[in-house]
Amino acid sequence: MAEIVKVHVEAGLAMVTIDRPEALNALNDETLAGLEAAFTALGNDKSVRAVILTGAGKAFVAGADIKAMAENTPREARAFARRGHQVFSLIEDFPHPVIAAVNGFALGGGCELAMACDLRIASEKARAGQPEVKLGITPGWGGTQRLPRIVGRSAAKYLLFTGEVITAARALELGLFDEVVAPEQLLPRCLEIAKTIAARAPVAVSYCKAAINQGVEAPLAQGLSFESELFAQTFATADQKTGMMAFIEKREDPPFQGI
Ligand code: DAK
Repeated sequence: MAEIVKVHVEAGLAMVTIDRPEALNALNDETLAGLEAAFTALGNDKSVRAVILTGAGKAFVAGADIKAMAENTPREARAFARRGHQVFSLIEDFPHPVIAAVNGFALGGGCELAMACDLRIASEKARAGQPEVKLGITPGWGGTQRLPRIVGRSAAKYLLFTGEVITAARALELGLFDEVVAPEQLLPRCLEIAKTIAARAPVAVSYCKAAINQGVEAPLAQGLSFESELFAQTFATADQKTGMMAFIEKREDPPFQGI
């Protein structure tokens, strides 16, 4: 049987594609397991410096698989929710940046998956929303938590209470999407961003990600203290010497080694 989650790594950049177009890439157990395996393997691949996550066909991900969870008991729903959190945390805590290339519908669990990524670059055809209340449920994979952290409480409440599906342009206005581009430009633009990131000092980029992810959840003083420690640690890397010497000697884009 064909793999649902496909991974391609080239020149330090990984492309992860959820390929279940017949169900608009809805997330069932098998798809979550595929994502878990993909990100675990990429985490062990020392060459990888950035990941692009996208969906095959007209959807990014149209949500958790409604057919698979329709008959769930509360106990099964809790287990499914935790399973999703586990996989999404693996992506959120992935040591290198993960860019969601939102090619189409990002609804419910799909919007939540995109929010677990570091950046969301979208096609003009993309649509986003948390339509769970139309199904009689609440979001289960971070929609009530990550969405207000990204767009603010008020906009998050509007989207969650109404279940409205919004255009890419509106998602951009709200700050849910970082950029919106023509459909044919989506992957080239994501690759361009990923390549720029991959050319930077990898340890420093990883530390920036960790500092933001942990710092925004902590009191400012604690966040600043964590930042100072990471800053100090960069002076133990070869890349700090490489980067600063290149500046002093007026050389651009020094060859960082990730150590
Ligand atoms: N799950 C399962 N199948 C789905 C699906 C989904 N989320 N979305 C689409 N499909 C399937 C359709 O059933 C259809 O299958 P067949 O009928 O051909 O067998 C196929 O994909 C193509 O879909 P459509 O024919 O509907 O395509 P259209 O272009 O006409 O419409 C659409 C596209 C995205 C507007 C429409 O498919 C749609 O409204 N889909 C549902 C979107 C949605 O409501 N998403 C949110 C799902 S709820 C939790 C854990 C997680 C969550 C909540 C709680 N706990 C465990 C507590 C998360 C919840 C969600 O994500």
